[in-house]
Amino acid sequence: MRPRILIARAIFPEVIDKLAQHFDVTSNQDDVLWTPVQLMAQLQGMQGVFTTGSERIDATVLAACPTLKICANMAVGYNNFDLEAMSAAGVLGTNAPDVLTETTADFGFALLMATARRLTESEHFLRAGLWARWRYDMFTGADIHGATLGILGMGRIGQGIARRGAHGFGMKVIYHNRSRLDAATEAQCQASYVSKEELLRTADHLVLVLPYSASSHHAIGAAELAQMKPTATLVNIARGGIVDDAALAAALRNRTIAAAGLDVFEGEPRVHPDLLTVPNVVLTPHIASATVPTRLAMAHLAADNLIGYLLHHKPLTPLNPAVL
Ligand code: 8YV
Repeated sequence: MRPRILIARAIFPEVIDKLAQHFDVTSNQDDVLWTPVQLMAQLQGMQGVFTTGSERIDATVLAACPTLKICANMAVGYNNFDLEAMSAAGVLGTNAPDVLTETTADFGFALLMATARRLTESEHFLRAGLWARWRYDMFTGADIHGATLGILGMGRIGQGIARRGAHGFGMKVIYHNRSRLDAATEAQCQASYVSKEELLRTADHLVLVLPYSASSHHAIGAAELAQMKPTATLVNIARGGIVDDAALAAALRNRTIAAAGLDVFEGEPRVHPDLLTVPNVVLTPHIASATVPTRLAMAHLAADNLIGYLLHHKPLTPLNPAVL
């Protein structure tokens, strides 16, 4: 009998076709937003599930779905997985690293530039018919080139942003991370390791690229924002919850910092209402990895993890390899 898998969200038809060559596939091409209870009902009798960052897999789901062997996330982040509970239940988790690194770093830079140079704010002004004449101080922002770029979280995507800043824009790059990079990687990124305090105090532009966990919850709150330069910009392409969105909205309104660019939000797709009313923030709907080739590569990697594990016991990017 062929293994049964569930594709929990709408996905590229060609990826469904590929999976259907190996599995009995149930897919959610209508992209119905299932509640956790509905997801558990859909998972009955399934050996594998293709998830995105939106589906929570925890002890309750695992207890209700005893046939499940693998959850393949189409995301590099996997804070939707309770990995400890998955390991305890003998369920493998896989993510989708590497294939999105450069695309996501490109977007981090795009959001940084849009934020520092007030792109969306000035476009709204123009569209509203308010552009009557040139003024010397109209939408003046902050320079990118030659500025100090701070990066919090220096994994693959952080390094991609560092390389762009250092090599493309002549920026001075400083970073803080749980562990310091080796000397060769630091040299390649032209990045210097500093304490979190120094990062906050000296960065002209601060980009967040760290994973979400209990220890990174509200890593940037009112106290951290108060340490930043009043001219600084903050960019979050990592996860909602790393920034205290209410504190950030207040800091933007009070000009504690100059501007922010956010691709991720606490409790998204809900956005804190105060962020919607401050002008000095650029808001995008979690699209940092959204190019066709990259999303396709992420989907294929998730599919290949399902095929690799359920057919050959060889997943490509396991998160809890101990269950193997
Ligand atoms: C995903 C992301 O598109 O990979 C991640 O961790 O945040 C995005 O690239 C999103 O999580 C949906 O799976």
